[in-house]
Amino acid sequence: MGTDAIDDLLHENRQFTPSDTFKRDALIVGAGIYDDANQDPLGFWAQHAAELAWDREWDTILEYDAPHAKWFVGGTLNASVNCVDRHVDAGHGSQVAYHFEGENGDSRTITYAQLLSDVSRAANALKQLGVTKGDRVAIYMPMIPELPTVMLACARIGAVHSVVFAGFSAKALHDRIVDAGCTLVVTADGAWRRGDVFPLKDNVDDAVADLTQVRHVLTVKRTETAVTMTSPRDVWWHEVVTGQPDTCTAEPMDSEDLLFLLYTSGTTGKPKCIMHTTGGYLTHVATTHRYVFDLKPDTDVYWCAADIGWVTGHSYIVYGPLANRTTSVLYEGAPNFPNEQRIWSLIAKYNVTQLYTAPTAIRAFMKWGDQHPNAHDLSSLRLLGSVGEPINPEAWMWYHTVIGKERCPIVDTWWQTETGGIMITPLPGATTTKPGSATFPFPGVVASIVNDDGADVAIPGGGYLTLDQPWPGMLRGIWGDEQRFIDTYFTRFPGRYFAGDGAKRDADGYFWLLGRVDDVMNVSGHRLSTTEVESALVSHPFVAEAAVIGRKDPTTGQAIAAFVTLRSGIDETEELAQELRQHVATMISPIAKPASLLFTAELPKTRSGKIMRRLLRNIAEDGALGDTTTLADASVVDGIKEKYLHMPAAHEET
Ligand code: 6R9
Repeated sequence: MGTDAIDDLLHENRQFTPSDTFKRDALIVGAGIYDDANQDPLGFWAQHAAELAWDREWDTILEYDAPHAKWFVGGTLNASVNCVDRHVDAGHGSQVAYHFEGENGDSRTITYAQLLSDVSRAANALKQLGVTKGDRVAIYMPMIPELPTVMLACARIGAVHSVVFAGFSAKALHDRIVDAGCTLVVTADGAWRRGDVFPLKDNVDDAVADLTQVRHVLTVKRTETAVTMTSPRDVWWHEVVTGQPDTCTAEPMDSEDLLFLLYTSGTTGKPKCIMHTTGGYLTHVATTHRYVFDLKPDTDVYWCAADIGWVTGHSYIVYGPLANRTTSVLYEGAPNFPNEQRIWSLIAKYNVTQLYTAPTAIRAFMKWGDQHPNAHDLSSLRLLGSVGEPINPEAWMWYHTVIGKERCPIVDTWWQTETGGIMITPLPGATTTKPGSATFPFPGVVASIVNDDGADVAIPGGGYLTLDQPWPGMLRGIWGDEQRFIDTYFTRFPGRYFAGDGAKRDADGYFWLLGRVDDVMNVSGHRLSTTEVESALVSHPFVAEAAVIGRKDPTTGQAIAAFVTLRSGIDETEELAQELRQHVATMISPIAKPASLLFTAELPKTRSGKIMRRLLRNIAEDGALGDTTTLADASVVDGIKEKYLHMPAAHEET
């Protein structure tokens, strides 16, 4: 064994260069942008910051007193002005900002001019409800146009929004409202979810019942569900917002004023309240959105299919796209409601040019079958994106062939709630991609891979991913917990930000993300990433999705337990289980052959779609189940547990 902190097992040699057709019109085609940014990273970011509209120019690009960064110090600007007003002022008021599609098929077209008056009215209403600069506003809403509207309204008056994903429970909402000291909650009567109504307002009522800090609850009527309105606390959006004047002077904000708070739990532990500020964040998300998605505001129709309740939605449905004057699709519902055709029919309906989604969704589309996308005209697509988890090479290939028809570059974008925006990614007109690799750090971003001692791992090799220089969108702290900020990100490897992810570089220097380091398995002294074993399983034509974990084993330290979801129509047989275990041994190494393999129709996932390996580990070790409040469907775990405990002993041998 070498000094690598994580073994490098899976070798993927397929390569894809951008087509001449794509390159002909691409914003970035050569490597020059990397050279420029390397020579002068601060100059690179400042040049892009200067494309925003500032009320006052900054004095200093960066002040870094590690781990505290301040970007564009002394500058003032307003995020809502940058996202809306300046496009209207430049004559683009009639351009569509959002094509909104409701789950039930209702639709609305929101132009930039409309958005400006909607945001202004909402901002005036917030003021009338007593919200002032620096106040925190909790937002617990479905994916409807009022959601970005009220986020921008907060930004306009200098209030700090804290969006809480609308699938969370009343308890989770309560804790986040208390932690951030929110004084206003914005919600809807309910949210459509697969034809049913999820009772948002009822949950808010429970969440704020004993909270005197919450002065008002502002509620949008969406599902027409009966709700209780408690006067004078509760007010309707259509009564308070609609009649407001449609202009509202924007507050000039310091570049380092808070723009928003967003909770992230990762897959473990108490949620952390991540702080993002204004100037640096906006610069980062606008720049990355433009170059990574090759965004052409006059002709593109861009669709990020994430939820605004997650950072992906904040950065790449709201702030990045709007700052770049993008026309986006905003879809309220599930990709398979009322059926598996929905996502593809929307792409055809709106002539979507870029689709940005998560590996969990891509693997679900694979599982549902090619007949669904094949029934629709997807020829408008010219670029595909992935975010949220490592994308298995076979899922990448499926995305490339079945959805992209071998025509669309794929951008696999690695980043985190904490980084604010994309950090490691291809540039679609410039980078030769390899399936499963996020390729290289974005220009101006410096990333390394280190071993347990914090020493750089040679190329090729694997270890811990760190970010070595501050970047504009970086978190400015954890709300109310300075020590946790330092301990979590800056203590393990002094002087560097530790992302918590494993990664490797191949002989060509490409970065491959290997999953969370907490999940790394230790089998007979070999440190194996979950990602590589899972990707080997997914490379079998019958497998749609796989999760592996290391469970305690008296002989090998840990033994690999695999959980596998098959593609539609494939039978779960003992022979197939053996074949799949052998497939891993052949693909990567006998060391990585799962000791046990269980078929399961579902895998436990967080609400944002990441596989929760910690729970699987608990099941496999038959320990007490941990906290499942971030889990999408807690019953999935019970089902898997039941099955695991009744697994034939034959699966257990290696
Ligand atoms: C944007 C987002 C962050 C964690 C991150 C990593 C995983 C995200 C990835 C990826 C491999 C990618 N992750 N993108 N892993 N390849 N392209 O997802 O933010 O919810 O905070 O999660 O997600 O493990 O550390 P967040």
